[in-house]
Amino acid sequence: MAQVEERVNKSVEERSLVKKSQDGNIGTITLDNPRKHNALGAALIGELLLALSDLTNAGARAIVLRAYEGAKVWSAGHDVRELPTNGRDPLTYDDPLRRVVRVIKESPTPIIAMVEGSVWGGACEVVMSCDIVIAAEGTTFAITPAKLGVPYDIEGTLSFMQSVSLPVIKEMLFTAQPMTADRALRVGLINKVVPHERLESATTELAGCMIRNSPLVISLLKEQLRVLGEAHPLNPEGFQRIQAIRRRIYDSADYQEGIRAFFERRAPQFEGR
Ligand code: LCV
Repeated sequence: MAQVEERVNKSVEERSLVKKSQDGNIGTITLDNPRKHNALGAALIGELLLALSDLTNAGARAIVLRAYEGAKVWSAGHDVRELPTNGRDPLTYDDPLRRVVRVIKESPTPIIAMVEGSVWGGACEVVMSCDIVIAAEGTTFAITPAKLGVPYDIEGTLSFMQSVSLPVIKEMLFTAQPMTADRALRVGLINKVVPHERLESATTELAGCMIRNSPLVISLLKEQLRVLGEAHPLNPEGFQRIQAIRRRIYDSADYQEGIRAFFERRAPQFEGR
Protein backbone atom coordinates (compact mmCIF):
# COMPACT_ATOMS: atom_id res chain seq x y z
CA MET A 1 0.00 0.00 0.00
CA ALA A 2 1.50 3.32 -1.01
CA GLN A 3 2.59 5.31 1.96
CA VAL A 4 0.51 8.45 2.20
CA GLU A 5 2.44 11.10 4.12
CA GLU A 6 0.06 13.20 6.11
CA ARG A 7 0.64 16.66 7.43
CA VAL A 8 0.29 16.29 11.18
CA ASN A 9 -2.84 18.22 12.04
CA LYS A 10 -1.83 21.57 10.48
CA SER A 11 -3.96 23.95 8.47
CA VAL A 12 -2.94 24.35 4.85
CA GLU A 13 -1.11 27.70 5.24
CA GLU A 14 0.95 26.48 8.24
CA ARG A 15 3.85 24.18 7.40
CA SER A 16 3.96 20.92 9.38
CA LEU A 17 7.21 20.18 11.20
CA VAL A 18 6.50 16.46 11.39
CA LYS A 19 5.07 14.05 8.82
CA LYS A 20 3.56 10.67 9.52
CA SER A 21 2.65 7.75 7.31
CA GLN A 22 1.60 4.13 7.71
CA ASP A 23 2.28 1.17 5.45
CA GLY A 24 0.43 -1.84 6.80
CA ASN A 25 1.55 -2.37 10.39
CA ILE A 26 4.60 -0.09 10.14
CA GLY A 27 4.20 3.59 10.96
CA THR A 28 6.78 6.24 10.07
CA ILE A 29 7.29 9.64 11.70
CA THR A 30 9.55 12.08 9.87
CA LEU A 31 11.10 15.14 11.53
CA ASP A 32 10.76 17.70 8.78
CA ASN A 33 12.08 21.13 9.80
CA PRO A 34 15.29 21.58 7.74
CA ARG A 35 15.44 25.33 8.40
CA LYS A 36 16.12 24.72 12.09
CA HIS A 37 17.81 21.36 11.72
CA ASN A 38 14.84 19.64 13.40
CA ALA A 39 15.57 21.49 16.65
CA LEU A 40 13.34 20.01 19.36
CA GLY A 41 11.14 22.98 20.12
CA ALA A 42 7.70 22.79 21.74
CA ALA A 43 5.94 23.03 18.36
CA LEU A 44 7.86 20.18 16.72
CA ILE A 45 7.56 18.00 19.82
CA GLY A 46 3.83 18.73 19.99
CA GLU A 47 3.42 17.39 16.46
CA LEU A 48 5.69 14.45 17.23
CA LEU A 49 3.57 13.50 20.25
CA LEU A 50 0.43 13.71 18.13
CA ALA A 51 1.92 11.49 15.43
CA LEU A 52 3.03 8.92 18.03
CA SER A 53 -0.45 8.86 19.52
CA ASP A 54 -2.17 8.59 16.11
CA LEU A 55 0.01 5.72 14.91
CA THR A 56 -0.26 3.84 18.20
CA ASN A 57 -4.06 4.21 18.12
CA ALA A 58 -4.09 3.15 14.47
CA GLY A 59 -2.57 -0.17 15.57
CA ALA A 60 0.92 0.24 14.14
CA ARG A 61 3.05 -2.66 15.40
CA ALA A 62 6.32 -0.85 14.81
CA ILE A 63 7.08 2.87 14.42
CA VAL A 64 10.10 4.29 12.62
CA LEU A 65 11.32 7.71 13.81
CA ARG A 66 13.48 9.40 11.14
CA ALA A 67 14.54 12.74 9.73
CA TYR A 68 13.74 13.93 6.22
CA GLU A 69 15.62 12.10 3.48
CA GLY A 70 19.28 13.08 3.26
CA ALA A 71 19.30 15.18 6.45
CA LYS A 72 22.83 16.34 7.33
CA VAL A 73 21.51 17.02 10.85
CA TRP A 74 19.05 14.42 12.17
CA SER A 75 18.22 16.87 14.96
CA ALA A 76 20.12 19.77 16.51
CA GLY A 77 18.67 18.87 19.91
CA HIS A 78 16.70 21.06 22.30
CA ASP A 79 15.72 24.38 20.75
CA VAL A 80 18.23 26.63 22.50
CA ARG A 81 15.93 29.59 21.90
CA GLU A 82 13.45 27.93 24.25
CA LEU A 83 15.89 27.52 27.12
CA PRO A 84 14.71 29.92 29.86
CA THR A 85 17.25 32.54 31.03
CA ASN A 86 15.09 34.01 33.78
CA GLY A 87 16.00 31.69 36.63
CA ARG A 88 13.51 28.96 35.69
CA ASP A 89 14.62 25.35 35.63
CA PRO A 90 15.22 24.58 31.92
CA LEU A 91 14.40 20.88 32.15
CA THR A 92 11.49 19.93 34.40
CA TYR A 93 8.97 17.10 34.36
CA ASP A 94 6.50 18.73 31.95
CA ASP A 95 9.01 20.18 29.49
CA PRO A 96 8.45 19.00 25.90
CA LEU A 97 11.74 17.07 25.76
CA ARG A 98 10.93 15.25 28.99
CA ARG A 99 7.41 14.48 27.81
CA VAL A 100 8.43 13.04 24.45
CA VAL A 101 11.15 10.82 25.97
CA ARG A 102 8.61 9.48 28.46
CA VAL A 103 6.00 8.83 25.74
CA ILE A 104 8.55 6.97 23.59
CA LYS A 105 9.60 4.80 26.51
CA GLU A 106 6.04 4.13 27.67
CA SER A 107 4.60 3.51 24.19
CA PRO A 108 3.39 -0.10 23.81
CA THR A 109 4.74 -0.03 20.24
CA PRO A 110 8.41 -0.69 19.52
CA ILE A 111 10.05 2.42 18.09
CA ILE A 112 13.06 2.23 15.78
CA ALA A 113 15.25 5.33 15.45
CA MET A 114 16.49 5.47 11.85
CA VAL A 115 19.38 7.92 12.04
CA GLU A 116 21.52 9.81 9.52
CA GLY A 117 23.60 12.96 9.77
CA SER A 118 24.49 14.42 13.17
CA VAL A 119 22.50 14.08 16.39
CA TRP A 120 22.92 16.67 19.16
CA GLY A 121 22.10 17.07 22.82
CA GLY A 122 18.59 16.18 23.85
CA ALA A 123 18.06 14.54 20.44
CA CYS A 124 20.60 11.91 21.53
CA GLU A 125 18.34 11.17 24.48
CA VAL A 126 15.34 10.91 22.13
CA VAL A 127 17.26 8.45 19.92
CA MET A 128 18.54 6.50 22.92
CA SER A 129 15.03 6.27 24.41
CA CYS A 130 13.87 4.50 21.25
CA ASP A 131 13.95 0.72 21.40
CA ILE A 132 16.31 0.08 18.51
CA VAL A 133 18.72 2.40 16.67
CA ILE A 134 19.86 1.90 13.10
CA ALA A 135 22.33 4.47 11.78
CA ALA A 136 23.80 5.24 8.41
CA GLU A 137 27.58 5.24 8.08
CA GLY A 138 28.90 8.67 8.97
CA THR A 139 26.27 9.42 11.59
CA THR A 140 27.53 11.13 14.77
CA PHE A 141 26.13 11.55 18.29
CA ALA A 142 27.11 14.45 20.57
CA ILE A 143 25.67 14.93 24.07
CA THR A 144 26.14 18.61 24.85
CA PRO A 145 24.94 19.82 28.30
CA ALA A 146 28.53 20.45 29.44
CA LYS A 147 29.27 22.39 26.25
CA LEU A 148 26.18 24.57 26.62
CA GLY A 149 26.35 24.88 30.41
CA VAL A 150 22.92 23.29 30.87
CA PRO A 151 22.08 21.43 34.12
CA TYR A 152 20.63 18.28 32.58
CA ASP A 153 17.91 16.68 34.70
CA ILE A 154 18.14 13.43 36.67
CA GLU A 155 15.52 11.60 34.53
CA GLY A 156 17.53 12.40 31.42
CA THR A 157 20.79 11.32 33.00
CA LEU A 158 19.17 7.99 33.85
CA SER A 159 18.23 7.62 30.17
CA PHE A 160 21.89 8.03 29.26
CA MET A 161 23.01 5.64 32.01
CA GLN A 162 20.72 2.95 30.66
CA SER A 163 22.21 3.17 27.19
CA VAL A 164 25.90 2.50 27.65
CA SER A 165 28.50 1.78 30.32
CA LEU A 166 29.37 4.53 32.83
CA PRO A 167 32.88 5.23 31.45
CA VAL A 168 31.44 5.66 27.95
CA ILE A 169 28.56 7.91 28.99
CA LYS A 170 30.94 9.98 31.14
CA GLU A 171 33.23 10.42 28.14
CA MET A 172 30.27 11.54 25.99
CA LEU A 173 28.87 13.88 28.67
CA PHE A 174 32.17 15.37 29.92
CA THR A 175 33.72 15.95 26.48
CA ALA A 176 30.50 16.76 24.54
CA GLN A 177 32.41 15.55 21.50
CA PRO A 178 30.61 13.76 18.62
CA MET A 179 30.90 9.96 18.67
CA THR A 180 30.98 8.19 15.30
CA ALA A 181 28.41 5.55 14.42
CA ASP A 182 31.13 2.90 14.25
CA ARG A 183 32.28 3.67 17.81
CA ALA A 184 28.65 3.94 18.94
CA LEU A 185 28.08 0.43 17.56
CA ARG A 186 31.16 -0.92 19.30
CA VAL A 187 30.11 0.46 22.67
CA GLY A 188 26.53 -0.75 22.29
CA LEU A 189 24.88 2.66 21.92
CA ILE A 190 23.22 1.59 18.65
CA ASN A 191 22.17 -1.69 17.05
CA LYS A 192 23.36 -1.42 13.45
CA VAL A 193 25.40 0.73 11.08
CA VAL A 194 24.58 0.36 7.39
CA PRO A 195 25.60 2.12 4.16
CA HIS A 196 23.41 5.17 3.64
CA GLU A 197 21.71 3.66 0.62
CA ARG A 198 20.66 0.64 2.75
CA LEU A 199 19.33 2.64 5.71
CA GLU A 200 15.67 2.59 4.77
CA SER A 201 15.58 -1.05 3.61
CA ALA A 202 17.49 -2.28 6.66
CA THR A 203 15.07 -0.43 8.92
CA THR A 204 12.04 -1.82 7.11
CA GLU A 205 13.49 -5.34 7.25
CA LEU A 206 13.97 -5.10 11.00
CA ALA A 207 10.49 -3.67 11.52
CA GLY A 208 9.15 -6.49 9.36
CA CYS A 209 10.67 -9.08 11.69
CA MET A 210 8.96 -7.49 14.69
CA ILE A 211 5.47 -7.01 13.28
CA ARG A 212 5.20 -10.75 12.59
CA ASN A 213 5.54 -11.48 16.30
CA SER A 214 2.98 -11.08 19.07
CA PRO A 215 2.32 -7.36 19.66
CA LEU A 216 0.95 -8.17 23.10
CA VAL A 217 4.12 -9.96 24.18
CA ILE A 218 6.39 -7.32 22.65
CA SER A 219 4.57 -4.52 24.49
CA LEU A 220 4.78 -6.55 27.74
CA LEU A 221 8.51 -7.15 27.28
CA LYS A 222 9.08 -3.47 26.47
CA GLU A 223 7.20 -2.38 29.62
CA GLN A 224 8.99 -4.95 31.79
CA LEU A 225 12.38 -3.73 30.55
CA ARG A 226 11.36 -0.10 31.18
CA VAL A 227 10.07 -0.74 34.72
CA LEU A 228 13.05 -2.87 35.67
CA GLY A 229 15.53 -0.45 34.06
CA GLU A 230 14.08 2.51 35.96
CA ALA A 231 14.01 0.72 39.33
CA HIS A 232 16.62 2.85 41.09
CA PRO A 233 16.60 3.52 44.85
CA LEU A 234 16.95 7.26 45.33
CA ASN A 235 16.40 8.80 48.75
CA PRO A 236 14.60 12.16 48.96
CA GLU A 237 17.67 13.86 50.45
CA GLY A 238 19.75 12.73 47.50
CA PHE A 239 17.18 14.01 45.03
CA GLN A 240 16.90 17.34 46.86
CA ARG A 241 20.69 17.70 46.85
CA ILE A 242 20.81 17.16 43.08
CA GLN A 243 18.07 19.75 42.56
CA ALA A 244 19.94 22.27 44.70
CA ILE A 245 23.09 21.78 42.61
CA ARG A 246 21.03 22.14 39.41
CA ARG A 247 19.46 25.38 40.66
CA ARG A 248 22.87 26.85 41.41
CA ILE A 249 23.78 26.09 37.77
CA TYR A 250 20.71 27.49 36.04
CA ASP A 251 21.08 30.58 38.28
CA SER A 252 24.78 30.86 37.38
CA ALA A 253 26.67 33.23 35.11
CA ASP A 254 28.03 30.14 33.29
CA TYR A 255 24.51 29.11 32.24
CA GLN A 256 23.89 32.55 30.76
CA GLU A 257 27.31 32.45 29.11
CA GLY A 258 26.66 29.07 27.48
CA ILE A 259 23.46 30.29 25.82
CA ARG A 260 24.94 33.67 24.89
CA ALA A 261 27.97 31.99 23.29
CA PHE A 262 25.67 29.75 21.26
CA PHE A 263 23.87 32.69 19.70
CA GLU A 264 27.10 34.65 19.25
CA ARG A 265 28.53 31.57 17.49
CA ARG A 266 31.64 31.49 19.68
CA ALA A 267 33.18 29.12 22.21
CA PRO A 268 31.82 29.71 25.74
CA GLN A 269 34.21 31.02 28.43
CA PHE A 270 33.05 29.18 31.56
CA GLU A 271 34.40 30.55 34.89
CA GLY A 272 32.84 27.98 37.21
CA ARG A 273 30.41 30.45 38.77
C1 LCV B 1 17.85 26.38 18.14
C2 LCV B 1 19.26 26.01 16.34
C3 LCV B 1 19.82 24.90 16.96
C4 LCV B 1 19.30 24.55 18.25
N1 LCV B 1 18.33 25.33 18.80
O1 LCV B 1 23.78 25.45 10.64
O2 LCV B 1 21.72 18.42 25.74
S1 LCV B 1 21.68 19.81 26.15
O3 LCV B 1 21.61 19.97 27.60
O4 LCV B 1 22.80 20.54 25.56
C5 LCV B 1 20.22 20.49 25.47
C6 LCV B 1 19.91 21.79 26.10
C7 LCV B 1 20.33 20.56 24.00
O5 LCV B 1 19.92 19.67 23.28
O6 LCV B 1 20.93 21.73 23.50
C8 LCV B 1 21.09 21.82 22.09
C9 LCV B 1 22.36 21.07 21.72
N2 LCV B 1 22.62 21.25 20.28
C10 LCV B 1 23.78 21.62 19.76
O7 LCV B 1 24.77 21.90 20.45
C11 LCV B 1 23.83 21.77 18.25
C12 LCV B 1 23.69 23.27 17.92
N3 LCV B 1 23.73 23.47 16.46
C13 LCV B 1 24.92 23.42 15.77
O8 LCV B 1 26.01 23.12 16.29
C14 LCV B 1 24.82 23.70 14.31
O9 LCV B 1 23.57 24.36 14.06
C15 LCV B 1 24.84 22.40 13.47
C16 LCV B 1 26.26 21.77 13.57
C17 LCV B 1 23.76 21.44 13.97
C18 LCV B 1 24.54 22.77 12.00
O10 LCV B 1 25.42 23.81 11.63
P1 LCV B 1 25.10 24.65 10.32
O11 LCV B 1 26.23 25.61 10.18
O12 LCV B 1 24.78 23.73 9.23
P2 LCV B 1 23.62 26.74 11.58
O13 LCV B 1 24.44 26.58 12.82
O14 LCV B 1 23.82 27.97 10.76
O15 LCV B 1 22.09 26.62 12.03
C19 LCV B 1 21.03 26.97 11.13
C20 LCV B 1 19.97 27.62 11.98
O16 LCV B 1 19.48 26.67 12.93
C21 LCV B 1 19.61 27.21 14.23
C22 LCV B 1 20.80 28.16 14.17
O17 LCV B 1 20.71 29.09 15.24
C23 LCV B 1 20.55 28.78 12.81
O18 LCV B 1 19.49 29.71 12.96
P3 LCV B 1 19.58 31.15 12.20
O19 LCV B 1 19.68 30.78 10.74
O20 LCV B 1 18.33 31.85 12.62
O21 LCV B 1 20.87 31.79 12.73
N4 LCV B 1 19.88 26.12 15.19
C24 LCV B 1 20.78 25.16 15.08
N5 LCV B 1 20.76 24.39 16.17
N6 LCV B 1 19.72 23.47 18.95
N7 LCV B 1 18.25 26.76 16.91
